[in-house]
Amino acid sequence: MDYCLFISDLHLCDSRPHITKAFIEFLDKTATKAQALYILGDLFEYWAGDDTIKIGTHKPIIDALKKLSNQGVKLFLIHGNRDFLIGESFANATGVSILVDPSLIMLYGKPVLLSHGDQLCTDDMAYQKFRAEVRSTKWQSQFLSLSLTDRIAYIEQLRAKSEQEKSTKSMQIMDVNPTAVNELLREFAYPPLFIHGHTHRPNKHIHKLDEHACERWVLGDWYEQGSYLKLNANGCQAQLL
Ligand code: LP5
Ligand code: MN
Repeated sequence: MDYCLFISDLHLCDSRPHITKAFIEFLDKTATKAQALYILGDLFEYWAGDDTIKIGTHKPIIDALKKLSNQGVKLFLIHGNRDFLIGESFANATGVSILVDPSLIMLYGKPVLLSHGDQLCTDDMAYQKFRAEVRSTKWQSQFLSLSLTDRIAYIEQLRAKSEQEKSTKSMQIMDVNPTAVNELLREFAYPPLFIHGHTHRPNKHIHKLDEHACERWVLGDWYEQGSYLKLNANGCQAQLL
């Protein structure tokens, strides 16, 4: 029981029902035994706004999260670039607490830094410009004033544009920038553990910085196979489903 779980980049959607099934099984069988589950962004392929809840497409996911929180497992969520419009109604329906990105928390007596990770991809200037725009309150209230149908249509065009632009970007540009990582680690006083997702390049990196050592764990996506990170007092372990 004495462990926490971390996941990200599940990209749940109707067109990958087996992934949704695997996620619900993960919640029912694996996560029930944890103290807390941290969802570090991109739970959904996209989230067009909390009025999505009313249509019922994601009801099995919402119900499974609520069941888990009712069982006493603490649920936390950091927004990803695909689901930053998740709001209070989603939080109330599921029992998740939304954390700001990045968040420094204490687990097993150690500081742990959590993030989605997209902010660290500073070489991807086109994305960062886009990000700054769509994360503004003004832009979000304008977007949310559109009908849900119009928002979904817009997101689908945007997804196509994003895929087209990504095909022209190098792998290096779309990875985290090492200087941005170091700056963040310094800003948060060298946390011994930093966990993030977004790049879909699961790995453990050791950062030796200013005479400190920090483990940076990158979470995997759930496109082919589900995966999660398990943390207890002895440290982190990557697990495949
Ligand atoms: O998501 P991923 O990992 O595939 O790619 C990201 C970056 N792309 C995005 C865009 C999202 O995938 C689109 C879905 C978001 C839904 C959010 C909900 C509501 C918002 C609606 C906004 C209108 O995040 C990609 C990065 C990649 O990560 C790696 O880090 O490279 O960034 C891009 O591709 C962005 C482009 O470089 C710039 C986009 C300019 C868009 C201009 C507007 C076009 C509008 C077309 C529709 C009319
Ligand atoms: Mn992402």
